[in-house]
Amino acid sequence: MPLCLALAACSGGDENGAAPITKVACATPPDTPVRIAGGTFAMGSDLVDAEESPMRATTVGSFWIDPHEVTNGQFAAFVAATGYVTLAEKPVDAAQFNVPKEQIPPELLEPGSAVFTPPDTPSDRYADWWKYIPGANWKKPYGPGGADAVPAEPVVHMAWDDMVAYAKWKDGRLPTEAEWEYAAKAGQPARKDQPGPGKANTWQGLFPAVNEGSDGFKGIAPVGCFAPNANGLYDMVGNVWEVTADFYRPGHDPAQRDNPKGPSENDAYDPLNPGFASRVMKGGSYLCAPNYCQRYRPEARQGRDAGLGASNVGFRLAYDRAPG
Ligand SMILES: [Ca+2]
Ligand SMILES: [Ca+2]
Repeated sequence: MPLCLALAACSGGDENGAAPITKVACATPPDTPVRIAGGTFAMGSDLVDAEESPMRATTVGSFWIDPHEVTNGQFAAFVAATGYVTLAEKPVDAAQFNVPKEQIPPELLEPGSAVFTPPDTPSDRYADWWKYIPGANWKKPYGPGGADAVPAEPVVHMAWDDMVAYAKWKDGRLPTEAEWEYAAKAGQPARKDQPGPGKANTWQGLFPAVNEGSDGFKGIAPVGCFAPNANGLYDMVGNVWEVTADFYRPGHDPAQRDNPKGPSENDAYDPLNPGFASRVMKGGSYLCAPNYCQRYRPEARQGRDAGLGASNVGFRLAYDRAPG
């Protein structure tokens, strides 16, 4: 976990686990992975952020992918079966900060994670809404004083090793960025706009102080509350960001067009988290608003610190064969 905490990413959860603002009829989506037939698609976009370009024809093979984000209920089953303890629940290694220990704020050495904590007044400084909360972890997503994890909501506060451990137990893996984007686009062209009503859990109002929640949720929604895409996949865009297997650097390598796997670890570079090899995360979160983030699109991408979770970042699994 770097000192900067890599908190520039745009997602977060319901700040207090509050109930929906308006009544939304949520589906109970199936858990059975969906087969995505391989093909060639236009990956990336030249419409919005340079980090998503260039758009180019890209081929992916067939694979299977979870129909929804990994839920707290699913992760709890993994923990019950294995006794696994996540990184956010363990003492923090001071060596990773690369500064003398006495310069590290003591709370950063306590187990915890990054929690979206909205300010009362407008701000454009992410340090004003991201706080490192000791005691925040997947079981207590808002910190020790907040609500417990809800089984039907996506699990958050995962470090890379936590996601890999869960994937191994499920005989799955993290999807590549290309697989994730192909499954999310489902044949639709690239676009710039915020998804319309009922299509994705995003932010309405002026981020970060005005959260209108007119899509029904000010924070995280249970999986299945918004319409699935043409592949039958829920919440690919919005709700929580989803970490993929690829290392991050801005922009795509135009030469990588056949089942691309992103740059090597040595070539990884995240301007928001320099000095650490971030992974690509996709789809934006409930914190993405027209005035901030705007990454509620299949082509959108951002780097994610491998060693620190956040209250708006989760994942789903891909598989090389039909599970089970
Ligand atoms: Ca929302
Ligand atoms: Ca999502």
